[in-house]
Formats: sequence, structure tokens, C-alpha cells
Amino acid sequence: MRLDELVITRAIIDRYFNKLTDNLDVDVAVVGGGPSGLVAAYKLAKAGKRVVIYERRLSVGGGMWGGGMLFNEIVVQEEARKILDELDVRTVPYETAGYYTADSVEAVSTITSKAVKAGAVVFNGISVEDVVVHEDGRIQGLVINWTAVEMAGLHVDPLSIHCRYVIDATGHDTEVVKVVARKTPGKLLTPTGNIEGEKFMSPDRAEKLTIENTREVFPGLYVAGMAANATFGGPRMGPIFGGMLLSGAKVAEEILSKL
Ligand code: 48F
Repeated sequence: MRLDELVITRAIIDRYFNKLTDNLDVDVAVVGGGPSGLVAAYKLAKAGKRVVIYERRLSVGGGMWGGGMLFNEIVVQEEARKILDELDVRTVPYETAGYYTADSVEAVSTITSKAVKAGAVVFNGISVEDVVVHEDGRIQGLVINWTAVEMAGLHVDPLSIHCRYVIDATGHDTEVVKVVARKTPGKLLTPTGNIEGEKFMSPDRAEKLTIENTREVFPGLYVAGMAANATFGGPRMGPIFGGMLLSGAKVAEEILSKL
């Protein structure tokens, strides 16, 4: 066949804009496609909910690609292994009982594939810069813009989408919560009403607290993964990823119980 560049162009534009307009009003919008966001999106989509992930970078996966210090293996503990089993990510028991390893590239690519096949729609190269809140004070949606616009520092107004729930899965930077905290100081559902801030490395406590801290932090806004610990004052844990996966599963469960 002879290829026509205009057909190629039209196909991309048509299909992309259909995808965009089909997803302007969804059940759950996940901000950040790291391990916690991907698992949350997978579980929600599998339960039949309409889910989108906005990811600033070209690739989802967040901090999981590089394992620890670019050694591309991740560690998960016994409690989290069943999630990797469910997602068809192979794990290998380590010599110390209860610890398992997985290839980080297999983990990211397989979890992403499962989430997308379950129906989650990923918009990469898009950054979330604000939230939509009307008179009732509840988050109704997100304000989004191209990452390229953000990077270039261009003065370009963003667009908005609607969703019933937002998950801040933006990792250490807890970006959505930061915006909310800046615009409504003292109103977060944290002990101080503000962001408590991430604490020093302490994996055992951090992994447990990540799950505990995975909850609603403002009407309509949940935190998951490292954003949960940064928001509620939990420690960091480094390259053990069980807490991230379990946090993604927990936030999905909590939201499903409300939808
Ligand atoms: O940081 P990240 O992997 O989040 P996570 O699910 O996992 C944390 C671990 O990777 C690791 C750790 C535990 O072992 O400490 O750090 O909590 O992924 C966060 C994703 O969110 C994207 C960012 O590019 C990354 O892929 N992101 C951050 N801010 C925005 C965003 C934003 N404003 N809009 C869109 N995406």
C-alpha cells in the first residue's frame, strides 16, 4: 500500500480527540502514574469504573523503573506479593524469608498493561496544576495542561475535566494536596489541617503508615503512595514497593465503597 501522511495525521488527531472528549467526565481521576496510581487505576477499572491517569512524563511508572539507585530490581514483602501475583508480575523469593524481588521493568510494564487493558485511560505528557471546587467546597475535577507548556513556562491557560473522586498519587511532592493546602490553609483532614511533611527514612514504619495514611484528605480528594506519607507525616521507605502497591489497592477499595 502507498502511505499518505495526511491519513496518518488525521487518524492520530481524530482518535486522540475522541479519547480526550470521551473522558472529560469520569468516576476517578488519578494524578500520577507511579506504582500506587497504576494499581489504583487497575482495581477501579477492573470494577467497571471510568478511570483516567494524568501523568506528567512521557512514561508512567514513576520511581519504579530504576529499582534502588538504578539497580533495576524492586523488593516487596510477603503482604504485598499477592498483588504482584494477581497482576502476573513474577517474583523471586530472597534468601531471607518474607522478602521477594521482581524485575522493575517487568513490574512497570506489566502493571501498566493490566491497568490499560482493564479500561484505565492514560494521558501522558499532561500535568495537573489545580483542582475545580464550586460553592459546596468539594473537589469536582482537575485543571490540566500540557507538560510541555509547563516546562517552557508559556503563559497558556489550562483546561478542566470533571470527576467524582481524585487520587493524588504524585509521590514525594504530593502536588495536588499542595495546591489545595495553599488555597485553603488549615482545611486538610490532617492533624494540623496542613501538610505534615515526609519524615526520615524508616522502612518498616513507613510501609505500615503508607497504608494507614491512604485516605481522604479533603472532600473528594484521596492520597495514595508516597503522597499519603508526605501528607500525613509518615517516613520514607526507599526501594521497597509493597506499601505503594497495597496503598493503591486500598484507595481503590475506599473509593469503590463510596461510588
Ligand atoms: O513517585 P511515584 O513513583 O509515586 P508513588 O506511587 O511511588 C513512590 C515510589 O516510586 C518511590 C518510593 C517508594 O518506594 O519512595 O518513590 O507514590 O510516581 C509519581 C508520578 O506522578 C507524576 C510523576 O511524573 C510520577 O510519574 N506526577 C507528579 N506530579 C504530577 C504528576 C502532576 N502534577 N501531574 C501529573 N503527574
